[in-house]
Amino acid sequence: GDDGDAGVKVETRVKTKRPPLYKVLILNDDYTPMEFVVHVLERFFGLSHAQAFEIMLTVHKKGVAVVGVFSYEIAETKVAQVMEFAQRHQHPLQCTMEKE
Ligand code: TYC
Repeated sequence: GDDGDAGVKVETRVKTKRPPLYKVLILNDDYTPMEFVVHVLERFFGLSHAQAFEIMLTVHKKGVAVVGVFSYEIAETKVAQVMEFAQRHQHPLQCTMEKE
């Protein structure tokens, strides 16, 4: 432009890109006991009993809720832990992740 730079690049942006974050979601179903979901949220997401109960009820009423936001690797681990724990107890509870 007409700013005396004669078309020469005068600025270089050095980009420090944050890694993408992933939401971990818990899905409702008709069979998993409410207390089991509360236990899962306490055990794997470090939530207090009150917070866990609140999120469980949100999922029960609305179908889905975000239970936390993590790096890809941590989100992947949480999902695997929840899915394995639910399967081991023969509950159909579903846990997934999606890019924020
Ligand atoms: N809907 C289940 C019931 O009535 C409870 C439930 C809540 C299941 C949250 C899954 O992610 C869930 N027993």
